[in-house]
Amino acid sequence: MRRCVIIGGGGHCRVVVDILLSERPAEIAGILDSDKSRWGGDVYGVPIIGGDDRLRGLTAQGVDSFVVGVGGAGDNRLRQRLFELGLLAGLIPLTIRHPTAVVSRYASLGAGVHIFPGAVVNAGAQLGDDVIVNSGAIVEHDCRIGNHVHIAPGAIVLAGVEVGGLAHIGAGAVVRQGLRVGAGAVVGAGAVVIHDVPDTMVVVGVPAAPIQVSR
Ligand code: JB2
Repeated sequence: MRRCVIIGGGGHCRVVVDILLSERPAEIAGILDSDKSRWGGDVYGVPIIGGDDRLRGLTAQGVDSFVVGVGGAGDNRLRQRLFELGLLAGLIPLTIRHPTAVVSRYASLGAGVHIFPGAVVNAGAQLGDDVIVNSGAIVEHDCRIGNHVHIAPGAIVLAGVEVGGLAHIGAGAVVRQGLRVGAGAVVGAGAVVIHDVPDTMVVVGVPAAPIQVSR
């Protein structure tokens, strides 16, 4: 059986631990968190064992894989950094999937993908590495979802949409079929996207329109 470490021990991690403990694709050796005040604590009995400097030593303790435990909430660059840290430590990214999620046998999932409760990934969808399809989100058929994208709870990405790497699709948002959401773009919660969204642009509202934010 694989033995994994979780990198990041906040809110997203709680669901990750729940899935790992119930599905058991791997044993959990522990959680790493940058917040020292959390060391020695636990998430549902899984110990928080220290910071990211512990990563390299873990292979000697039989750890062969990792899960990024951070959800990112709108900025996926931290998740990308932690994913790359796990790879650099020689660990394999685990893909985790809640049993209530529906994933077509004709969809393809990259490494380190998280499919949360009630999510749907339909036929022909292609998900890159480190993608989160959060609770109840729908990725329709033939979508192409880039690395480190987060599709937040209840969002609907309709057929044939392309989402560039690091983009965030907010909770309950809808992206109309065939559109492109650019790399690093953010679609605000509840937005309805009816035009392509350029790289790094932030759009909100119905219909979705750009807003200026400093990121
Ligand atoms: O560099 C780091 C690092 N930076 C922050 N390395 C490690 N190992 N850990 C890091 N962290 C830790 O990630 C923080 O100390 C904190 O414990 C955790 C992030 O937790 P937080 O709850 O702030 O964010 P989250 O991304 O896990 O969850 C948010 O986003 C999800 C999508 C929450 O808003 C959730 O409710 C939401 N579902």
